[in-house]
Amino acid sequence: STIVLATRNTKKVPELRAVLAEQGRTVEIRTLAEYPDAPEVVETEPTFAGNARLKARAVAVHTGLPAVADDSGLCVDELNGMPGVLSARWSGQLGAATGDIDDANLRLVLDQMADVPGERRGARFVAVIAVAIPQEGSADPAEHVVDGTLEGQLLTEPRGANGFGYDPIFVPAGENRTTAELSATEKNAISHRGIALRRLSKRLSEVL
Ligand code: ITT
Repeated sequence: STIVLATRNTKKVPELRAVLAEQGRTVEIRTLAEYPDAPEVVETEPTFAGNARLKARAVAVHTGLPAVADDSGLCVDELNGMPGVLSARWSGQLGAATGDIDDANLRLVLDQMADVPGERRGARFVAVIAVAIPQEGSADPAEHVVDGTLEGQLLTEPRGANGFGYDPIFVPAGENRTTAELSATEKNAISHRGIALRRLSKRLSEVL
């Protein structure tokens, strides 16, 4: 069978691929690079699940194939769960202007957390993954939604060059290294995305 990864974030693709491959499934994994006309989805929903479903559904309808979408982000306790669903666009125009959106986003979080002591620097990464599966004779794809969480703490200075987004300022609970200092394999083994994907894989083997 074939599935399409419904993401325009090129850093998510290898993480999604690696975990799906690790399950030993014989699926052909396509990306949106093969579907340049796929509709651009505006993330209008207030929840990760809502946005993941929007993205998966749009690509399933466009391609006629099962589509997997990830909506994810960093939720900071001291910021009442923000940036949350806004994680990719937290720095707004500032990030667009500097060209390095990931760096602008994490700098803004560090600024907002500047005077916050260690014991109040708790945060978590959340990933919600939706799969939409086209159904014969119906305009509505079938949907499955799974999630994963990684608890941790925010540093005051970025460390490490792996991963993407907020990885350089996030230290998982029980670790000394940031997720940007972990190898891809180490990150996938514990990450919100890895957890969600392994849950999804189980589900997919029942429905695909
Ligand atoms: P798609 O919607 O096309 O998949 P996107 O990057 O816009 O790409 P999201 O709306 O889900 O995706 O935003 C996710 C953001 O959350 C991402 O850009 C990072 O800033 C942050 N994030 C999510 N997972 C992360 C991870 O594993 N490590 C670091 N930051 C992460």
